[in-house]
Amino acid sequence: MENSRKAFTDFVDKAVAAASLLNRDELMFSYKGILYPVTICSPEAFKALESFEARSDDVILAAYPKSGTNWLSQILNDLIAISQKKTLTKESSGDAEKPQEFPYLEVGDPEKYERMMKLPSPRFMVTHLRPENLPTSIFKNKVKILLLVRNPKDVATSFFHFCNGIATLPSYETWDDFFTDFMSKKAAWGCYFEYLSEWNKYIDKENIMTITYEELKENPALGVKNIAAFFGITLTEEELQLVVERSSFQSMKKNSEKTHGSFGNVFFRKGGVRDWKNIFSEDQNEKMDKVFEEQVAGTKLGKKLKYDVYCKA
Ligand code: PPS
Repeated sequence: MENSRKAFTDFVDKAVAAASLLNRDELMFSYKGILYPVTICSPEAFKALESFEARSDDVILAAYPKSGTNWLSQILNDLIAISQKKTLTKESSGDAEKPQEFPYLEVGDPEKYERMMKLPSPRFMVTHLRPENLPTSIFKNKVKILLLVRNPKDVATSFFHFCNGIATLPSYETWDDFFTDFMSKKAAWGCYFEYLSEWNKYIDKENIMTITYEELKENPALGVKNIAAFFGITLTEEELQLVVERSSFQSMKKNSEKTHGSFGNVFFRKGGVRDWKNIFSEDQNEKMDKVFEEQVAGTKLGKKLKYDVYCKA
């Protein structure tokens, strides 16, 4: 396990080192109209991903960047470990959580998908991609997908701090500059409102479960219970408490150097709700409210986000 954890942190360290040699305008490339970081993604890997053969027992977590992907990854990895009768300790050590391949489906070299064919089931994968850019085998084979969404104001706030904390993404001198880019489809992995609209088309499928960052924050035990039930994993009360404890923000932040190397603090920043209040101007609130209203509010996924509760109150 020591090796696999090292593989994860080595990957991030290598990408950051490569990014530090590039100018700001060289950090991203466009693929099918969406921007991605050059140091971790490539058009060749995207091409190879198209023919990736998903298995019906794969476990997929789909989330736009900064929605709590690492949090849910911890929970899902623990649930998989429990389903395989592995023993978990009270503290998250990062040991069981990191597979040999970097878990982000679209991140890595084009040969990665060949190597993944040899991985035992169940394979755990994470993706920030929109559904139309995922390999068709995922939907054909009815792979179970946990779709995680977070309120757009906190996503933007978290994204801004992340861009300034890690060299693989273009940094911003001001929040205002970032906000302009975020609202004009220039953020990595594309426009969050489009992401929500596209995923909304899929949320009634039986193989997709949606969860919000905010509902998990309000009641982690219920969230974990529902996720386990969706994936058909039985949990004792004790195991449930253990998963909740190991995935608490405090526990994950404390272990972040072990699990995420020197960028642990960047991945685990505040872990709260409504941090956007510290940064959004009145004008920016109005702008985002309008776009949300026009593009997402009327959809099922939009309603699930409880925008009035988390983005207006
Ligand atoms: S990434 O880089 O896109 O994969 O980032 P991602 O993990 O999706 O999102 C990072 C934000 O999630 C917060 N986080 C958590 N919140 C609550 N509980 C736990 N355990 C947890 N772990 C990570 C993390 O702090 C980032 O949010 P902000 O608002 O920046 O703190």
